Amino acid sequence: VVGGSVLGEAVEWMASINNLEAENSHYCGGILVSAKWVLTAAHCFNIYKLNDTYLSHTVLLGKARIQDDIIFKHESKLKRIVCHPDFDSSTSENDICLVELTTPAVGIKTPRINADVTIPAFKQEVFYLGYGVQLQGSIDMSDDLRVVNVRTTSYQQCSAVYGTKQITSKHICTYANFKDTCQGDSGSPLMQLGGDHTFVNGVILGLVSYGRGCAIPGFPGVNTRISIYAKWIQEVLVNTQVTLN
Ligand code: 4AZ
Repeated sequence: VVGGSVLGEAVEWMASINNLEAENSHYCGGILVSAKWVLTAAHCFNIYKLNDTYLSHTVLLGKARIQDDIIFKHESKLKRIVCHPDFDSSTSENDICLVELTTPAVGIKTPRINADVTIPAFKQEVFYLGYGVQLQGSIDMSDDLRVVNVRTTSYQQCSAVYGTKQITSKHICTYANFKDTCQGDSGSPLMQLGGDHTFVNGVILGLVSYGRGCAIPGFPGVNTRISIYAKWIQEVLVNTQVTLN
């Protein structure tokens, strides 16, 4: 994230998706939604079926840096990638996938997923968590989980920038001066704080999807609105035998 700070709180459900063959291995964020499934953005993957490319990829949950050591609560390889059947890579519509873990994350609490399409209201304070770069053009992913606070923008404001075809009720846009998501934040949560003012007990509103650059004046960050997909998520989790793509 750009303009954020290190989150001094362990968030065990927060996922870092890594390609162990790359030098800077983290490439997308994600959210644990059950012991076996992590929610992320569809554009994190080139193809939507697991192939040899992804055998060297891992999901780390609750990754944090303590001095020079990278610690995490759980690590798993990827077993299956189930993406929304209507994902459109040219418009990024329905930018959402579920990744099945080979090793279930037993005993890790999953966050609340907002299912109310009327939430959040315009100009509400919301937060991003992410391991993405801190400046546009940087290649250095953050080993520390970072947080940045922003505000939701109106549909009109966001579609005026990106177009009415591009921005629909399936998105949530945010804006704040010099604060935004950036490379490596895709699939990470847009969220509200929990009633106890912690992030670990917060409510997930969206998944980081795209935007023009990072924190460029006048350009909101665009997110997949999670409430639209609550039913699809539930269906994949319940009926894992069905191949939805
Ligand atoms: C990315 O590459 C990315 N500021 C995500 C969000 C934004 C830019 C880049 C929007 O993951």
